[in-house]
Amino acid sequence: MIIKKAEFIISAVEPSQYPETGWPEVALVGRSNVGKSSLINTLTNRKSLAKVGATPGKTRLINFFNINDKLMLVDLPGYGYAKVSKEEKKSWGALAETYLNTRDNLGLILLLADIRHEPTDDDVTMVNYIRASGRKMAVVATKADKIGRGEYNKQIALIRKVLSLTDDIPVIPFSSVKRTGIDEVWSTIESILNLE
Ligand SMILES: Nc1nc2c(ncn2[C@@H]2O[C@H](COP(=O)(O)OP(=O)(O)OP(=O)(O)O)[C@@H](O)[C@H]2O)c(=O)[nH]1
Ligand SMILES: [Mg+2]
Repeated sequence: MIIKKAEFIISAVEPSQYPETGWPEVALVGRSNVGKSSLINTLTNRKSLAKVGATPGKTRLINFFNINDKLMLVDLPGYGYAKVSKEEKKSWGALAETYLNTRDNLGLILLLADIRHEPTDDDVTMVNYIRASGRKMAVVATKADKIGRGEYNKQIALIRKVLSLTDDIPVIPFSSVKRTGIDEVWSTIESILNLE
């Protein structure tokens, strides 16, 4: 995908604030700090389109990004950050669940998982939820610069096993630091959304 335009549209709390373009949307889900906002910057070749945080919990709202007036990347707040209060956890649930449950033009969910670690119970819950929803899904294994290439297969097999992924679901190694996996993620998005 050649990025001609990448712009922040809105931080939404409730459905009345979601953009009404009707373009297909790609939502990013995953644990806090896994690299969702970084992936948006890397995919669009912009340094700080999405806010990246040293402290987990940087993204608190649902952020919509217009890509080429053609599709929307949707950055959801991360889950599983132990230090947020119960109230905040509930509010994550409400925000993200409402979006994932109700959004008609949500065409693909990208679940991000750190390539170094076994997926958490929260990741398993999320994958089961996505599966039950019937939405299309692909997995991006982030921070691939932190391990050697020789370890990719073993880690990806672990992610596949713990998340019980079937062979039709891609798992793409990705690094925002080394900028690896960009073409693979875009071609997965384009083929699943049927973009030319
Ligand atoms: N080494 C390495 N670090 C990364 C990579 N991607 C993100 N990071 C770092 O991981 C931290 C979290 O990145 P974010 O992109 O803010 O993560 P997030 O998933 O959006 O986090 P929340 O908004 O809290 O849910 C930052 O310090 C990033 O610089 C990567 O590919 N490699
Ligand atoms: Mg973020």
